[in-house]
Amino acid sequence: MTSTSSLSILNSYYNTIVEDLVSSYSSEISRNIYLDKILSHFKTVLSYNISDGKKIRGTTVIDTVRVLSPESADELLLKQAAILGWCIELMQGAFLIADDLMDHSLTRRGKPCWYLKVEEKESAVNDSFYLYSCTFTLLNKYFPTNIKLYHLFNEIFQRTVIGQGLDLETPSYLPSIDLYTEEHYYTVVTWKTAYYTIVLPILCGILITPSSFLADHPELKTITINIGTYFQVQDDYLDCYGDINRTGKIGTDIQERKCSWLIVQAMKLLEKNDRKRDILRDNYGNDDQNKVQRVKDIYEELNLKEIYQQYEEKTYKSIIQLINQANFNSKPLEQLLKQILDSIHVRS
Ligand code: DMA
Ligand code: MG
Ligand code: MG
Ligand code: MG
Repeated sequence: MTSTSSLSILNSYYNTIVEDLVSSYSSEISRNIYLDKILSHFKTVLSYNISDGKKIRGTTVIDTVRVLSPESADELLLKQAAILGWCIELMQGAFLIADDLMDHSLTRRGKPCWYLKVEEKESAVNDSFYLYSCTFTLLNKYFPTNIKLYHLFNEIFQRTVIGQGLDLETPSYLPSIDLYTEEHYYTVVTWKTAYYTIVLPILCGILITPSSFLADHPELKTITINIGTYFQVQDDYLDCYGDINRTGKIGTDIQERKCSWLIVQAMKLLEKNDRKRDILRDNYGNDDQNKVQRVKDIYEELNLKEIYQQYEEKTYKSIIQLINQANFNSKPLEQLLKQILDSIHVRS
């Protein structure tokens, strides 16, 4: 196996995909200065929203083909993996533009959120649609006959939209944080995060290798959803405790009354403490910095940092166990899942 990192392989196709995307309709567009102007706007949308970041979804597709078929991971296969990686990064870009607008976030990847950069924040909705449509432009160009990939992208996109809908509606469906449960939490994060973050990149990679039959293994879905869920629990933890210089984003979960892993744990631990439950109820879901601090103080008193570390260790071990027990009959697939789990396990 070569030592080039999956991220550099992915990045090496950035100019290619941008060229593919901006050259669509070019002969019609170049004849009209306004069409030309809007196209150059979309070029900025691309570079601002997809060119930086860790791109773990995109690199996971490349990691998948490299681990599953090291012998046949020739340039063509790696290129296909990189294109699919960009398809997922484009989809992710579309989700993040909309997510930041809906979550009233201020920063993303260390920069102002896109909806704060454009003149009218509402136009970010259309920019999000643009990125979404780019996913299908690339699928069309590079995989014109692969209907399975189209269906997969469409299904996962829709599942994510449903998850985001549930995330946004939770404060109205469950009007008191007393109603926030682990069960509800895991439903939301499976739909909003696990499918597009972990299930999709691994399936994409598997489907373009000679071992595509592995995609149908019944345990694969369970395990990848578990890894994806773990990923979002970390995201929730980092929303409150992450170093902004590393996460690149300022948390808003407490202000937005999100059904976050932290509030669910807090309510569970406070089952018999009416006074502290009252404090959380009175302060959770408010922009006032003093109220946000009251919530964080309770988290501190409950030692949530430590509870989280215990969760991390326990979850890591239980996913390793699931992988070992899965009967994949494929050492490379086991290795891949462990490698992806490891890469998430250490992130901050
Ligand atoms: C992430 O939820 C889900 C999607 C589909 C973007 P989130 O709002 O917790 O993400 P972030 O913390 O990155 O804003
Ligand atoms: Mg968000
Ligand atoms: Mg969100
Ligand atoms: Mg978050």
